[in-house]
Amino acid sequence: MTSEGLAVQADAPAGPTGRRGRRAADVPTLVERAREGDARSVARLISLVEDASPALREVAAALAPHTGHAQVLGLTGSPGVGKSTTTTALVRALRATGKRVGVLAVDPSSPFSGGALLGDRVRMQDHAGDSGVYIRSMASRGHLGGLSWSTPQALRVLDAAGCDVVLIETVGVGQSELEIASLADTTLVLVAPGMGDGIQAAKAGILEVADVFVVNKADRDGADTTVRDLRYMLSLGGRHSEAGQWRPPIVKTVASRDADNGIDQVLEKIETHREWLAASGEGQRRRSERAAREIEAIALATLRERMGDVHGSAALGTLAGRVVAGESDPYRAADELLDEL
Ligand SMILES: Nc1nc2c(ncn2[C@@H]2O[C@H](COP(=O)(O)OP(=O)(O)O)[C@@H](O)[C@H]2O)c(=O)[nH]1
Ligand SMILES: [Mg+2]
Repeated sequence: MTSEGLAVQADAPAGPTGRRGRRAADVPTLVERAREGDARSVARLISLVEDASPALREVAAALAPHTGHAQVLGLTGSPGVGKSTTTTALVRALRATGKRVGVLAVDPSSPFSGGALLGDRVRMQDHAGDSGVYIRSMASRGHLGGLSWSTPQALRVLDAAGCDVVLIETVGVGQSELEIASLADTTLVLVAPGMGDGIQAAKAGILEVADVFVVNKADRDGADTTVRDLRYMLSLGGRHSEAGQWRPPIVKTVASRDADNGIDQVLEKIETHREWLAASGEGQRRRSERAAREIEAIALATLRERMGDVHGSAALGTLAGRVVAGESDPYRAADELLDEL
């Protein structure tokens, strides 16, 4: 992504912390315009965070007072299960109720995803020209898992821009469903009949992250079997079986249909979950956890950056020399190094 000609000083390489470089002069203006619903400004701000622009810190600071409003919905599931189709249907249904909606489609890092993504873009054009919808594909930048560190920041941009709901679509491979669950208020796990997803879900620990199960492609044979499999697996325990805990409902959908597609039932379950989050205090807990992870990730990245500065430095050389000479040990030397950072 480019920063679309924005006057940002790119004089020094910035890491994910945006620690280096100078500030961009017009971040406050961009934030102001984004808050007025200007899609270009939203796009520029997301590009800034995605590019780890030197202005990242200023952007984060300017956004902060305007965040915390958006309801964040995560959608995950195997490739082809119907995540993009469901996202599109959810956007349509939410728009019909007058909600402002943001979509972050996180490009999977796997190499065989290119084709699907193009399809996503085309179908998403359903909503092109609707100023109440903001859709953005995010690169995952080869980061571990499907979500990059910039996704939470992009989420903040959409939140500050006044989105009532932000949908994050990501392919459920490995780490990414855990990451999406940590970002989202409500996580939807999509499965489809005949894909062996039920079993895969159990293996991948998807059961633990799902707040709502969506059995999509319910027009196909085997949908009821898939529902039964899921119900059976849920009955086996896990966090959901404890008293007072949320029991993930299972909803059948045919997302590719324009009407009578089950999407309204999905929205009902999301609403019920939202109420449970508020009543149980779990919502607040999740948001704190989300912020804690963000802080941790930034702190670790900052540390890594500083370690980069240290590598080959005289201080490290001295410490190394003392370890080689047997005057110190690597643990003590590492403590001394950290003390200096
Ligand atoms: N029969 C049927 N096909 C569907 C349904 N939902 C999506 N599809 C099709 O499944 C394919 C993959 O959908 P897509 O939304 O791109 O899946 P994603 O990879 O999970 O985002 C597309 O060809 C869709 O048209 C459904 O409910 N029933
Ligand atoms: Mg998709």
